[in-house]
Amino acid sequence: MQLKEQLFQTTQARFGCAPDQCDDRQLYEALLLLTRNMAQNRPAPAGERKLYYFSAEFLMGKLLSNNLLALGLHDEVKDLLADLGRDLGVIESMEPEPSLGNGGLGRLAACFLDSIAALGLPGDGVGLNYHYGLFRQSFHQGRQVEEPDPWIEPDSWLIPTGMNFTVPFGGFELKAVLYDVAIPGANNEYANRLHLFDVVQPADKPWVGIDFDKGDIAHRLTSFLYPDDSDDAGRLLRVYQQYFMVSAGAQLILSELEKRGCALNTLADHVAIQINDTHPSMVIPELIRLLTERGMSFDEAFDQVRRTCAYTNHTILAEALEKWPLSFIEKVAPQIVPVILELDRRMKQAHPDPKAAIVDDQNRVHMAHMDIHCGYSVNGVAALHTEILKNSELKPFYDIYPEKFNNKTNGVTFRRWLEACDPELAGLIDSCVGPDWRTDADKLEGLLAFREDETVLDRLLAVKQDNKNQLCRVLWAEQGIELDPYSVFDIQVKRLHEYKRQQMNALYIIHKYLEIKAGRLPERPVTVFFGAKAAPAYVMAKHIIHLILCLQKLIDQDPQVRPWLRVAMVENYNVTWAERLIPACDISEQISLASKEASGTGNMKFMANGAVTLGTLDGANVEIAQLVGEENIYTFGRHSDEVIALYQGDEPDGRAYRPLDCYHRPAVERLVDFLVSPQLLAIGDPASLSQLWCDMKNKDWFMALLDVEDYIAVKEQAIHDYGDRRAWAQKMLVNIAKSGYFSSDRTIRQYNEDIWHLK
Ligand code: 26V
Repeated sequence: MQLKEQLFQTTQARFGCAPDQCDDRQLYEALLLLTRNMAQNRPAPAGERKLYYFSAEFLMGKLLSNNLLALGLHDEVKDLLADLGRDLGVIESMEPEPSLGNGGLGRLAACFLDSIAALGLPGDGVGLNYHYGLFRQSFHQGRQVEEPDPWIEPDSWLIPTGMNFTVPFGGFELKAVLYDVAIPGANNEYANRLHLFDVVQPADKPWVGIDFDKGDIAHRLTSFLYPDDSDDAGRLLRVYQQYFMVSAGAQLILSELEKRGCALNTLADHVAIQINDTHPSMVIPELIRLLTERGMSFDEAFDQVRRTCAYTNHTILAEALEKWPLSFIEKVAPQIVPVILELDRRMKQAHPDPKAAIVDDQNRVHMAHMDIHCGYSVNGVAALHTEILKNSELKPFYDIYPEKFNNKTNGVTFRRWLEACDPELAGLIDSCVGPDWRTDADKLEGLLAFREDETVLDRLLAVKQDNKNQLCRVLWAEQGIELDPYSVFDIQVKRLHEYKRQQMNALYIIHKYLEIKAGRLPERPVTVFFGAKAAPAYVMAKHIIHLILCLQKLIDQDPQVRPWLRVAMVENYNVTWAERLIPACDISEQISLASKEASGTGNMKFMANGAVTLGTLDGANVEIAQLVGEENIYTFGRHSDEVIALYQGDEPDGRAYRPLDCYHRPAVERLVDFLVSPQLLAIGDPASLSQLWCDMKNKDWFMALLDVEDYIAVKEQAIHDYGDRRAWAQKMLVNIAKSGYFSSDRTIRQYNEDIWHLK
């Protein structure tokens, strides 16, 4: 049946009217139903082995446009709507964004699902159906305010499966109800699934306090996604969530294995489990428990699980490596404690090094250690990150199991992050190298042939300008921010964290402000964009947001500075905002302290959209620099080995770094002291600003003062170079051309070849 007719039938059946009589909301719902059904009816890819990608987060973003693209219906629907005088973009704005992830880790999982399906590989996601994803952020009086962000409407992408599993907790049990989201593969006929487990009766208004009796767990287990560093009170609930997810997921795996007619002792031949960071690590003891319960010996169960599970590490920040008190697990899932203790006993016997213990001398379970001992693969997410894991963070394990360690540099799906979010650029690329880059991103290299082509370079600049204009329109309409679209767009969007050093960018703004105030006008205007959520309990991150908002206000009110320098902090930064900001960016800020950002994935998205990176040699920036060459990237700052050495020293805090020495350099001191200047104190909260000021001079744990001068100099150089439009367009072109390496299709092919062996 023709699409037009299908749409007609859908709106008739549902709203009793033809599409041209429907409002935007009704058209959105009709397209949702249509698309969901088509995706749902596609068969799953076949293969010897099936992957289950376990992750506490899947940051999917809106799905309508992407699913239409994957189903090959996008242009047809767009034209159909245009015939009705309607705009697909407006219809899509009806869709709520499910924020089921904190940031990079969750978005990576979503890109991976897209690529696994596009490659026609059999692989499903397993996670939780949080009713309120990450909080919605607004700014009031210079501060972040958090509110629940509901996304599930009567019609959503969730497909009830009718399946459920019983999850046993200490003292009670809960049903895990399974919902699926279909993941259609681009350019093929298949669809995989994202399996999201939920409780039977989720609470209506879960945000009035949390306590932990079983009644509350029964209703609140899937209420919220945990912000990455929440307070202690939430930690036990977090363990409940994790066990619920892995127990239901493990039962699903065994039931699917049985349906395929495979014996339990062939588990490892038919199933691969990827453990996305340590949040799903309890799947290891849970699977062993389930297998032994079904009559398998411990030895055999351990062997099967060890050949099934693979672990990805996403951070080396010590505070982010999960260690659960055994007493928590005892309370939540006492039945897996004997399994964990037995694994611990065996590992201690074979490898007595206390640094490699699963259970430490304080009775804490080191989840990553369990993954490494009991899985067959350990991977980092960028070349540098994997080297740091091998040589320092996980060295005791690398010494024991060198063969388990491998690198899988992250990637992003070009179908969302170029084709869908930057259609004008996509069209320009098509006219140069044809359309195949969508499924073979290496084809983008063909753009290099146009390095001297004035027409292409001019068109590239024109597309960028259009995207900047477009962003200005949206920011004005939605957040009342009015900007100069002809200024340089310098963008830092990512979670707020001290190691990512938004505070160093703020020092740059202060530098520029003081220059302008002193009458030294810059060559051209710059707009510095931020988008960042701070975890609700992360005090220092909130001080940094406050500082940025104060600077934004200070400059907005200053007619002398405003024409030259602006700060724009976007409220509620999420996937949808990323899709608008990234195509409009000139300079991509990737300025983490070297060694701290495992990979970064925003850096890849910016590059693919023709932004030039200003970054430290950290995470995947290192690989970006290698690919584009030094004339097409701006790097600065201490290298990771120097930084790692600076963390080992004999200062009272255990480091060799002395922030006060940096602070006392005159060029630095005046920037830092501006935090407590009369101008800023008149605008902001003196307590917040002075706490940040004190921390910066005396602690500066992520060494912003060490790199800030180099940063300012290199950033000024980039802004200067922007003036040579032709040379800048060439840099943009090279960045796009070389970005193909960072396609998640490449990453997934490597996972499949080296780890999963699906077919
Ligand atoms: C968790 C926590 C929890 C405790 C307090 C501080 C803290 C900081 C960060 C995290 C998140 C750890 C996992 C994570 O999201 N890692 C990110 O994974 C991305 C995908 O691999 C990668 O690109 C980012 O560099 C990495 O930070």
